Amino acid sequence: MSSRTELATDLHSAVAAHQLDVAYQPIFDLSEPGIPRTPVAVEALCRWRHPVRGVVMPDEFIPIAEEERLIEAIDAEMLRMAGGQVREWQRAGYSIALAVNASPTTLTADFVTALGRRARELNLQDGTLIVEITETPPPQLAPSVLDLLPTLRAIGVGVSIDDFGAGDTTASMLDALSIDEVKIDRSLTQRDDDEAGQAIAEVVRRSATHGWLVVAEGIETEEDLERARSRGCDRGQGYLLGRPGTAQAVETLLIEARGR
Ligand code: G
Ligand code: MN
Repeated sequence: MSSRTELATDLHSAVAAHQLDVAYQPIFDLSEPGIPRTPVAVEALCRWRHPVRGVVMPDEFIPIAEEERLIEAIDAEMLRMAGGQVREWQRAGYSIALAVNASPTTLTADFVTALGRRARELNLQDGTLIVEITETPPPQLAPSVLDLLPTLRAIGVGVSIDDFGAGDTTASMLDALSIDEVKIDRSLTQRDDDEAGQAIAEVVRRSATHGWLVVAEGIETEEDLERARSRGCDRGQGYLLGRPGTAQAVETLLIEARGR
């Protein structure tokens, strides 16, 4: 059996066997001076603890999950686990939002209905659940997906366009979208040339007129951080600020922030 076929077989039992885990990567407000340390949101990232292979990363198994039609079960499980954790933090008095990734292959009217039901059950604070939709590879921002965005927002779920700059979507194409946030791909964040700067400035300018937040992904160095700030990004995420990690690691940040 090929390793892909094996993985597909194993993936079918992984959800039931509780082998899926959430890694939490903190997102920070860039108006916090210096290197920001107070998380304002976390992105839930899926990890598969395979009994033999060890940790399998999403790039490897999400495409298989999509083909095997397991993606919806995985998305639901991620939302259940991460949502339960974030609700606990909110109940403990921390102000924190949750971003989950949605596979555009599952973005159907049924998905939106199911998400609305799950979101209600989770009972997170208003406006604190965000769905990130990637624009790569195309044609993921297909009309059928875009048509669902207003419905998502109407049920109180925020919409974020993920990986902007990695695909073909241009800043002017964003204008027509019903969204709340744009996440700048790390390939743009990490470039210090004028072209990248202008591309981000264009997104920032349009976002200001729409009231969207702009999040710089992939901040790995202090130079990346300063560039993101000077280009007008509102929020930042990346290895310099915090790697994907355990809930405990995020909780430590929250506790330290409370003490400041
Ligand atoms: O497509 P999306 O932006 O959701 O991808 C998130 C992925 O990016 C995660 O797998 C995460 O581990 C990775 N990631 C997060 N921050 C950084 C970073 O600063 N540098 C790099 N190279 N990868 C990052
Ligand atoms: Mn994402």
